[in-house]
Formats: sequence, C-alpha cells, structure tokens
Amino acid sequence: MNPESVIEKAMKVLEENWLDLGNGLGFTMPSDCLYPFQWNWDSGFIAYAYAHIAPSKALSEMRALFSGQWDNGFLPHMVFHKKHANYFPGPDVWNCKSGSNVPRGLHTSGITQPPVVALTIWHLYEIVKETDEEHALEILREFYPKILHCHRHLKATRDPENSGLITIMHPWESGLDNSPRWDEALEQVESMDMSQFDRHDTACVSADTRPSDEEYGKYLYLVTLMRNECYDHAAMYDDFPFKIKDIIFSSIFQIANSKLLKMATELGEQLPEAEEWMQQFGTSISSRCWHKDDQFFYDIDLTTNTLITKKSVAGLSPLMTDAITADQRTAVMKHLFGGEFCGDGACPFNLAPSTPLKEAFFNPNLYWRGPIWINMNWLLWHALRDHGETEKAQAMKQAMLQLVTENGFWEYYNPETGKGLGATNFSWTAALVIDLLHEKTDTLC
Ligand code: 9WN
Repeated sequence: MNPESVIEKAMKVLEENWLDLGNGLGFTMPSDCLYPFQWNWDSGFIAYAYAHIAPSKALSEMRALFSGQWDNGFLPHMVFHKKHANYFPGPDVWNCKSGSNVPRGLHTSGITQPPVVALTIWHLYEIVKETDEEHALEILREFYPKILHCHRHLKATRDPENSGLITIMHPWESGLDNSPRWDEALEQVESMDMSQFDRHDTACVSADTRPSDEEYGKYLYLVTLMRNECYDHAAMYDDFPFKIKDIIFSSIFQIANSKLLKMATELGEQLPEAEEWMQQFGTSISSRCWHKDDQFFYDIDLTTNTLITKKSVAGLSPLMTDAITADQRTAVMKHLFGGEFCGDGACPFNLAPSTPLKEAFFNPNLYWRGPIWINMNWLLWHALRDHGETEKAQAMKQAMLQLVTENGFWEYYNPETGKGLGATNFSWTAALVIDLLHEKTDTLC
C-alpha cells in the first residue's frame, strides 16, 4: 500500500468514528462497537493526528474532552456525551449524585488517564503557528489554564508525597488495564459479583482477548469504593486498597510538563512549580524506580512500598524523558533491542509487545499481556528519535507501518503472527499512522 492510500484509509476510519455534537464540538469514538464514548488519552492521540490534516477538528476534539473537566481540574478518563450507547460500566454506574465538581448536564467517569493532552496542544500550536501565529496563541490561551489546572490537580491529589511520580488508583487509569504489573496488587482487592452485570465488551470482540470476569469484578469494586466517596481522591488516598506509582503515567506527565513550561514561556508566564515537579521526577525515577540487578524501571506499589518487579513495555517508557542516566538508557535499550521484546529478529515485527516474550505471563492474544499496541510503539519511536537514535527510530516506524498496512487498523496485534485483535477500525491506530506519515521535525519528548 502506498503512503497516500494508507492515509486515506486511516482518515476514513477516523471519519467513521467521528461524532458531531454541534456547537463546534465533536469527538472520535475509539471504536463504534467496543468504545462508543470519548476517552481521555485516546482523544489526545487522535487530535495529534487531526493537527496535521484538520486542525479545527483537533480543536473540537479537545474542547469536547475539556467540556468534561471538573471544577477542581480533574480530567476524567471518559466523557459520556450521549446517553444511549452500549458500554459497561456506563454513566449509571459512575454516577455520583452529590458530586459538586462534575460539570452540569454531563456524565463522566471518576478516574483519569495518562495526561497526553499537553503534548497534543503543544503539537497543534506548533502546526497552526506556521500559518497563523495569532490563532496559535489563542489556542494556548484557551488550553494552557485548563491543562495547568489538570496537572496541579494531579500533583496535589496523586502525589502528596512530592515524589514527582503519579499514583494511579485504578488499573484503568494506567491505560494498560490488565497489565500483569497489577496482578499482585489486585489480589488484595475485593471483587464484585459480575453475574449481575452485562459486560457488553465481549459481545463486540472475542472474550479470550479481553480481561477476565474476575478482573472486571475488581475493577468494579474499586469504582464502587470511589463512587461512594464521590471521587474525592484526596480524601480516600491514605486507605485506598489500590495505589501504584505508575512509571508510564509519570513519564508521560514528565514530558507533558516540559510542554506546559514551553506554553508558559510563549504566553510570558513563569511556572517554577512545574520545574520543581520535573526535578522531583528526575530524582525518583533513576533511584526509586530503578532495579540495579535487573537494570530495568519498575512501578512502586504504595500499599506494600515495594517495586513491582514485572517487566513490561511500561518499564521502557522512561526512555521518553531526559531524566535518566546515560547508563540506564543504554541498559534499557538492551532490553528493548536484545530479543527480549521482539528486537534482534525475535518476532516477525520489530516492535515492542506489551510484555517480554519469555515471561510466564506473556500471552500473544490477551490485551495488555503480550500483544503489540501502536500507541506504545509510537511513544517509543518518539523516545528514540528525540534522543538521537535515528536509525532505530526509523526501523520502528517502518515496522509499525508494515504491521498496519498488512493487517489493518486494529486495536492490538499478535506479536508472533501480526494478526489483528480487539476492535477493528481502531481510532488511535489510524491516527498515529497518519502522524507517522506526516513526520515533522517537532519533538514529543
Ligand atoms: C477502559 C479506549 C480505552 C483505552 C484504554 C484501553 C481500553 C477501557 C476498556 O480502551 O480501556 O478504560 O473498556 O477496556 O485499555 O487504554 O483508553 O480505547
């Protein structure tokens, strides 16, 4: 397939998943059957691509997402713009009657997701600036305060320790829902009986590529705990049964803060607090999250105060940041390209699967426990490209394009066969391919 026809096909996927809300707002469903609402980091990735092909759509998508921002700055992981669509857990499950922070007239979830939006807005700004500097500045003026509010809220409620690392309170907040990194922590969490609910996801895609009922029971139990407290995350923080300093969430927060600082500079503002957050991350990532024997980065389980020594694609994510040492970078690159994660010809596609191939928990078809995801590899591609690994980055880009052109725009892929899995016509896969083919010189990391 030539690049033009890939872009055309990718645009068709996005068009089919686009929902116009009127009033200049609209959003892209990640997938019409499986995910018919708006998701936070999906929209960040999707609008990143719209910035190249339709900047006004990028703005609508971001405005729609921020219409769900709570008064306290919290940016939910889902916004339920329409009432009737099949998804579990839907608005009725999340609904907290007295939540004063929820925007009036809208339903949202009560957990968040990795803060990709600052990366998107900065990218949009850079593209729009090329033709219309004043409009570009207007975009910053509109979104900078909202993103700052969101980052301040994250810092205050999810890092009261001032470690520079963000605590997730639900596996869905990581975006890597059933990653094996959460297994032990979830063993300590109670479960809801799922027989009373209709999951719906398994009506769209094969159940053996999705999390189990047992995992869903725990996901739901955590949601219920939060709903009972109207999502006052700060009040629940001390005693909450699932609390993990997530390295990929924190690494994204780190690069997002560097964009926030750039926005501040463009607007003539000072933002010493964000510099401090970034320094805190720098200290913690290379000491607290680093496992000397394994030469790898791990998350921290705050309920036991231990490192979660499970290798996964998340442990590669500090490569995106400037905060790690040169030796750490070299060591992590060896993990990525030494055959553990498909490099060195270990798989037909030279990309990082969600977990290493030889781990006992590796399953090539099961969601975040083995398959290749395009958003993870897109982030790693940037990490390599933005840190001078031009050839390796180029090879990764080609591998992503090959995987997608040969198999279609799937949610995830079997790393051994390339077979597409989960939702078909998946929006962020299409969007990130568009970005790959519009490669510009701007940096993500
Ligand atoms: C729960 C929408 C989302 C992604 C997540 C992915 C999956 C939801 C689900 O789909 O999670 O948030 O129902 O499984 O894991 O990263 O944002 O695409």
